[in-house]
Amino acid sequence: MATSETIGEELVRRGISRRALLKYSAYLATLMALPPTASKAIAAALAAARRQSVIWLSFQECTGCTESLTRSFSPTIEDMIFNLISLDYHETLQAVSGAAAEQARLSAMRENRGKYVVVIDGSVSTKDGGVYSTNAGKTNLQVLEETAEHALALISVGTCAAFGGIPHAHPNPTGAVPVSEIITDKPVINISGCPPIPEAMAGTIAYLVTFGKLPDLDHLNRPKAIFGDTIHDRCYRRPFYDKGLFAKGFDDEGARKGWCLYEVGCKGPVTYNACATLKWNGGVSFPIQSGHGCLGCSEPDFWDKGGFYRPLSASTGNPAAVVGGAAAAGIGVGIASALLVRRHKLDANKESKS
Ligand code: FSX
Repeated sequence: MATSETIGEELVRRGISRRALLKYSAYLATLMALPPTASKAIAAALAAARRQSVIWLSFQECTGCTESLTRSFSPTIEDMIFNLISLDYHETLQAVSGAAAEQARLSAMRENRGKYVVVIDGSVSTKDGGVYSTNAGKTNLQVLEETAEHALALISVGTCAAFGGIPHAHPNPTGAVPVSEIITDKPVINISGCPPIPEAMAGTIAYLVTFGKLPDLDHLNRPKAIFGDTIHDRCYRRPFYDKGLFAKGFDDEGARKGWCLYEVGCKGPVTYNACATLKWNGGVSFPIQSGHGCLGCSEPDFWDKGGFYRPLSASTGNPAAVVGGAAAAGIGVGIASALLVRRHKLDANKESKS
């Protein structure tokens, strides 16, 4: 439960130095795209803040989001739970079960009325009254509405909670919808990804605790600091794309030389996320670095939208339409220039052969 002790007092009691707090604050400033000068203000705000009560609800999902969060390197889940938040309810991580677990959720709601944050992973079943996913005799829909009523804010983690995700894919047998379709009178931050990058979840929660307000959000309610650029914008293979050098398969010369994966289906040009910069497993790698194209898991309609290995330009059968759509999303120049480079090369080849 949230205590009256400030985070600063608690850190002193736990023997955590001010230097460690400043280091952590500098990391948070970088993660949330704040100027380095903000780190002292963050440290002061964090020291004065009280641990945030968080109730974590899991609905129709695969537990990948929690698996991902527990692999957060900085802030680590231990940092989060012990220093910043009071994780008052989380079905996978809590020790209690059954009636005691349900009691923990109700107590946290009562004691922190109007002040607790609800984190949700998984989509909400709505078909036939939501009977396809229940817990403690209540549908997910009931639990969400009940818990959200007196919450300060909600955070949908994972593409399932943010946009419906895999449970929402055709034919959507449970009538799965995102949290934001049910709760419309409270702020809902979306941290999409299947699963989301652990530091994106941890950083957003830390920002909320530190500043007591929402970070800047994009048009899909995702933190701009994490989702402001496409994978393509930050991809280390981008120079090959700009030169029109594409792998045509996963074992050809282009693949071996690390060329762009656009033609083997990479969805990086239309996917907004920080995989290319934050990476995974503490910055070790990300799918494109491992030789596989981006699947576009952090965008709405992930799964239904297109084949994983079908190039973006093939989804409409009309490359110009993709370029037009991409331009609207602010990435047209790169694609257009790459296509022009390729067209130029094809024309040059034709000329040299004729
Ligand atoms: Fe969905 Fe998360 Fe994908 Fe899985 O909780 S976003 S299926 S990683 O687990 O909700």
